[in-house]
Amino acid sequence: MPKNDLVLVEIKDRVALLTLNRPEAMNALNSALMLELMDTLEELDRDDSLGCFVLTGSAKAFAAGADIKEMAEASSIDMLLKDHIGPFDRITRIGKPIIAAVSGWCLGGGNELAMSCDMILAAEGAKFGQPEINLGVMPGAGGTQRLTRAVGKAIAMEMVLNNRTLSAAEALQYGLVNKVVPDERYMEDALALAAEIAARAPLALRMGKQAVNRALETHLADGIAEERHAFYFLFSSEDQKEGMRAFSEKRKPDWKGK
Ligand code: DAK
Repeated sequence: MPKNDLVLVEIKDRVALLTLNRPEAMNALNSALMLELMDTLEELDRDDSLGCFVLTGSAKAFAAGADIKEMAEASSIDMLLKDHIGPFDRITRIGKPIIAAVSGWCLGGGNELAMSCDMILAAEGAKFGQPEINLGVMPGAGGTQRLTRAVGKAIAMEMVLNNRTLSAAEALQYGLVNKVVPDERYMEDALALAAEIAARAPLALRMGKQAVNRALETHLADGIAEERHAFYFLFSSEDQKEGMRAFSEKRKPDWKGK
């Protein structure tokens, strides 16, 4: 797949910063951008020297949704066959933690993309919404499911049925985002949070992320059984021995990701 610089990548130590790069279209998620984003994430996910990713857009827009112009004339069959936003699901199979650093508009597919990340750090001017109703459609990439799990039915209904937009402060209050920081600090703070996470035990990060995500998809007893297996599994890692020895020896652990 040709690389079109629709996603810029910068690496600092164990953190990769991925920046959506269609500023002329408010980072609308067209199929080329989505493919490049997913290809890039998968490639970075295989790199053991990295521990955490930050996904961001511009100060004006994290992403203003799927590309309306690209899909405006599509039929149902076109949507099914071209599967413009289909690559979306690939983000859920990324093993390393992803922090969405959101400033400006975070709408439609953009909000669905942010919600597919593991944490959302928002600039105080960020605005979150699912405006598909204005276009005669509805969310199609998790906006009715992940949003409802995050903010609850009452607020999700207002957002999906009546285009209610949440301010960053409201998004924090309703549990959509982890943290709100001043506009001028959102990148710096997201990178600092990512560096902190990236320094942690890699296998435990990967399995902890997977287990928390399973909580949204499975029954309690099944989720707890999976959690137990993952917990036991980590006792076959060098990092578990190192982490527990380091505690007793009152020193910092030296993680190997093994
Ligand atoms: N698509 C295409 N172009 C967009 C766009 C979008 N979503 N959002 C903005 N742009 C373009 C504008 O057309 C404009 O381009 P030019 O006219 O200059 O060529 C440029 O970006 C700047 O936008 P504005 O001039 O409108 O800027 P403003 O500051 O006045 O307004 C805005 C910013 C973000 C409030 C406004 O642009 C806006 O309302 N944008 C649309 C937001 C929206 O309705 N988003 C939801 C899209 S539907 C699927 C899964 C999911 C989806 C689809 C399929 N499958 C699984 C198959 C998701 C659907 C959606 O997200």
